[in-house]
Amino acid sequence: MPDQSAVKAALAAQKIETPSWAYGNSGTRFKVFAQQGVPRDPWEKLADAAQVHAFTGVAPTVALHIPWDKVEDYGKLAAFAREQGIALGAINSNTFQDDDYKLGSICHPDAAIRRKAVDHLLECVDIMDATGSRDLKLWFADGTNYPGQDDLRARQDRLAEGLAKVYARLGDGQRMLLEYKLFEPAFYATDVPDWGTAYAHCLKLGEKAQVVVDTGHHAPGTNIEFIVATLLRENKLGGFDFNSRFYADDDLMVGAADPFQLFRIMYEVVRGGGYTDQVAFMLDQCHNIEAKIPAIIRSVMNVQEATAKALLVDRDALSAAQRSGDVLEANAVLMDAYNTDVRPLLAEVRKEMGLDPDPIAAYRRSGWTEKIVEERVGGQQAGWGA
Ligand code: PSV
Ligand code: MN
Ligand code: MN
Repeated sequence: MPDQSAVKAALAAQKIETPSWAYGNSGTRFKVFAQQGVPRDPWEKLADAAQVHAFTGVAPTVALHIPWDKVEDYGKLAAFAREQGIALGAINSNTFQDDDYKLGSICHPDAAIRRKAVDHLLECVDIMDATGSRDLKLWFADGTNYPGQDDLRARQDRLAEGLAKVYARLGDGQRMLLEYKLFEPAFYATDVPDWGTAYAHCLKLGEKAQVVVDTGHHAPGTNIEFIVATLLRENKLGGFDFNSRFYADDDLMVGAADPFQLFRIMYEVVRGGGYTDQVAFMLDQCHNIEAKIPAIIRSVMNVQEATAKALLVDRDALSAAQRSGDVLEANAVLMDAYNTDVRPLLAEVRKEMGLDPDPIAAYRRSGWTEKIVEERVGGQQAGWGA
């Protein structure tokens, strides 16, 4: 059996990054339901993120999205984050919201639009210099809707060229995390549709380029843990964008739709030696109908629960069963860990960290919701669902 104190230490040391856009109003293309008390600017998003960290103890950084979180002075924003007891995390670029990007961004047929997109990505690296962020997270909406619309191969060449320019600008200790997504907004061919394409580009770029796995970006039935195992084996897993999906890129709370899948993913992370700072655990979610801060706390807890179960797998027993070809026993060992109620263990971990064992209840008692509802009027939209 895994050593309980080692499991507890590993859980206390976990870091889960929350996304700035989860704190703002969001919705679908049908409707954005505004909530009271949501942040009106990036500073207020950080103040909310600090609450999530205060009650969970494992959410010390916040991902920014540029230009949604545009400010005059990013150094000042980073200093403000530090005052709140947190830090700025990954910088997410945005090459999908301008009219110019109708036919793509760094894959666009027009060199002037490609240059604009690359300039934006370079600006994001400047921001990383100012914030001290390690990771530039790239998701490209680029693709085509109709066969023949553009040359699939030429688009890959343009992508490689643009990425290389940004890669060359990365400083020591900075990384580029390339996301893939099978479809949407492009419906015929997406330029980075799968882990293989992302991997091929990252491999060519070099060590600082890593693949990020967004759990909502796969076809139904995809074995995501296999992708995780493969990328880890190749030293190319840079991190996760965690969320849940039932149908497409639903951006629901991680661990809500399929906690078993999340456990299987976390097990491969642990098994593959990926439970280190090199694999970033980030949330990429929107809370359209539920209260945002408690939902983000819940999401962090869901990741912790899956992690705890993954850490509890009796790996010696599992290997023994696998070696002897005992299919049922091997499956049973894995399921024993999954079926363990890890909530008491996590409550203990929290107590040892000086936290309330029930973060959501503690948050609700804190009065923060009442305070922001009173103080903030006219909250900002996250950027989605306009
Ligand atoms: C769009 O699919 C997306 O959800 C990507 O996953 C990005 O990470 C995120 O938006 C923020 O740009
Ligand atoms: Mn994502
Ligand atoms: Mn997505």
